[in-house]
Amino acid sequence: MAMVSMPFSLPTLTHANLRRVNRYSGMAFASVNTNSASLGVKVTEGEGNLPKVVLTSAEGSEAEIYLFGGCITSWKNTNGKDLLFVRPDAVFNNKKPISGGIPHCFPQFGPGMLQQHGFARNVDWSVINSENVEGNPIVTLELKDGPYSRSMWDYSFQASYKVTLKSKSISTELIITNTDNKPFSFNTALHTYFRASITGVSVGGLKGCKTLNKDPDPKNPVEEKEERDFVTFPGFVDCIYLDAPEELRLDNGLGDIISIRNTNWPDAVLWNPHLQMEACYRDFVCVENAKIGNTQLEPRQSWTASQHLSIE
Ligand code: TA6
Repeated sequence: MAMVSMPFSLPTLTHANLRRVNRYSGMAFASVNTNSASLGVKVTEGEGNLPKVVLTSAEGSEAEIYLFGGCITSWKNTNGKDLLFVRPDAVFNNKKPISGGIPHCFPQFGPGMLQQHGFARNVDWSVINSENVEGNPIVTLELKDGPYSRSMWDYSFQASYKVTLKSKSISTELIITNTDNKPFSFNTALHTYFRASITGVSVGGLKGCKTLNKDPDPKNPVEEKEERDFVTFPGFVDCIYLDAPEELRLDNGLGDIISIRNTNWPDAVLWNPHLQMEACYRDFVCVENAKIGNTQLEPRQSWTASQHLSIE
């Protein structure tokens, strides 16, 4: 699609925010908002004055994606019911990662050499493309290395994240490319927070998987095997499932069955903090597509993984 280079002219964005908008943009937002080819894709101002992309499908489903962290914070079905969850303690201050929705964990999952879950959830992504295919809005975000990422992870990379909204589904495709002249390795996850009722929620499809259970000691996960057809959340849960299947089924306990399909996300993680987050643990579970083992990329090599969430 045509990329128009012009001063940003979003009426909904404040002057104070325009500098930030310039910083965010790989593509003129005015072009996203006015181009009929990207019907259903709009950049506007979200919480904390942060820019967010709003996707609206022809049939009325809706999604919101903050450029800070490339984080999908909302996915509403055609009746306006949000299937994702943002924690009440989430902040939108362009400093701390947004705690909720679908944060990226990259280039590290969990604790390690870098900050917890890596830096991708803690930096500005930019819009590089937007389109509409048969009433379904699509936006592609990009993250590249910069001084901040280089200061802790000294590699040149490109991450592209394509989000497609349909009436009953939202899909993401993440492509990590090594643009450096030396190899690097990473691990990654989509740390998806689903809205749920903790007493009714269950996850099917994990029976038989090898697990690394971080309860009770996160530093020494216990190797076990999942024996249950449907995993429930009666207390604290923090567990990695290795070689998980391509489809999990989440009954959110609120009347929705959500299929979580993936290509090339080999592992899964379930998390609920229970009493560690007294104020909100009853209202969500995290079901995460993950790549726990290190992925090594040679120069110019890419790694691609897709996630497809759909309402049954
Ligand atoms: O994915 C589960 C997990 O790694 C847990 O161990 C817990 O720490 C959680 O993520 C939340 O992480 P965050 O840094 O977003 O609070």
